[in-house]
Amino acid sequence: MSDLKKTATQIRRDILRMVHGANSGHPGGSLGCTDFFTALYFKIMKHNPAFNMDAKAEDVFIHSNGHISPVFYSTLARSGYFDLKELASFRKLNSRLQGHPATHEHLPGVRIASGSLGQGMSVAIGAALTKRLNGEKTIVYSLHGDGELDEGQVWEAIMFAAHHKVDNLISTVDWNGQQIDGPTDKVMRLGNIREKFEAFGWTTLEMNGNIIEEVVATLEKAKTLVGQGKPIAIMMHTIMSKGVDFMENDHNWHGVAPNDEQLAKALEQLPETLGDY
Ligand SMILES: Cc1ncc(C[n+]2csc(CCOP(=O)(O)OP(=O)(O)O)c2C)c(N)n1
Ligand SMILES: [Mg+2]
Repeated sequence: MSDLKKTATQIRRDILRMVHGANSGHPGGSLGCTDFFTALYFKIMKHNPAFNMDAKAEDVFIHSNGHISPVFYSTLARSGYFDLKELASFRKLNSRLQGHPATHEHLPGVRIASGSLGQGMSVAIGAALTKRLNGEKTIVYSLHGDGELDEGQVWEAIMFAAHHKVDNLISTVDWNGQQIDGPTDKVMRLGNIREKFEAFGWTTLEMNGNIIEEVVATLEKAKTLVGQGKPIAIMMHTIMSKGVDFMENDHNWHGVAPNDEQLAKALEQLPETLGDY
C-alpha cells in the first residue's frame, strides 16, 4: 500500500472513531472526501503545520462544506498541526474541535468558520485576490459540497471570480449526488455542474475523487492552469461514505454516527495503518 493510501485508510478510521465517540457528526461526506484531503495535504499543497493565520508564502485551503469536519480535523492532526490525541475531544464541551470548524477556537489549520453553507467560495476569492495584491505565486484551494451549491451566494462568487480573472484559485466540488435530505436530483436538481462552471467562465476538470492517484494527477494538472486568466474548478466524483460497504452511497449516513456494532464492522474493513489516536 502506498503511503498516501495508508494515510487515507487511517484517516477513515479516525473519522469513524471520532463520530462514534461523540455519537454525532458527519461521516458520509468525510469518508467520501478522504482521498482528496490526503492528496491535498500530503502531496499537493505547500503548507506549514506551524500555523500562521496570515498564510504568507504558503498555499491556503478554505474548507467550505464545514459539516465534514472529521476528515478536516484528522487530516490536520495527521499533518502535524496539533496533537493526535486531541481528536478524541471531537464535539465535546469546550473542545477546540467543534462540530463545525470555527476560528474562535484557535485550532491550528482552521482559517474560517464554516458549516453555514455557501460562504467559502467568497472567502477563497478574497484570499486569492489578497495573494495577487501581495504579488505572491501561491495558490488558494477550496472545497464545496454539491448540495452546498443550492446556496445562491456560491453562484454570485463563481460569476465574480471569472469576471475578476481570479486565476490562482482551484475550487473542488464534491459531486457525490447526495445531500442531507436525499439525492441531490430529488432535493434540487443541479444538472451538469461542469457545464455550468464553464458557462460562468471557469476552466474545469473532472476526476474520480476516490482513486488517489487520479486525485493527485488532476490537482497537479490544475496547478499547471494557474495564472492563465481563469479560475479553475474540479468536478470530483465521490461515493458518500467510501470505504465502508454498508454505508456507501446512502444519504442516511450524511450526519449519523455508527453504533458500537456498526463501528466494529466498519473498522474491520479499514486496517489500522498508522496507529489509532
Ligand atoms: C446555510 C445552510 N443551510 C442549510 C444547512 C443545513 N445543511 C447541512 S449539510 C446540508 C447538505 C449539504 O449537502 P452537501 O454539500 O452535498 O453535503 P454532503 O451531504 O454530500 O456531505 C445542509 C442543507 C447549512 N448547514 N447551512
Ligand atoms: Mg453532497
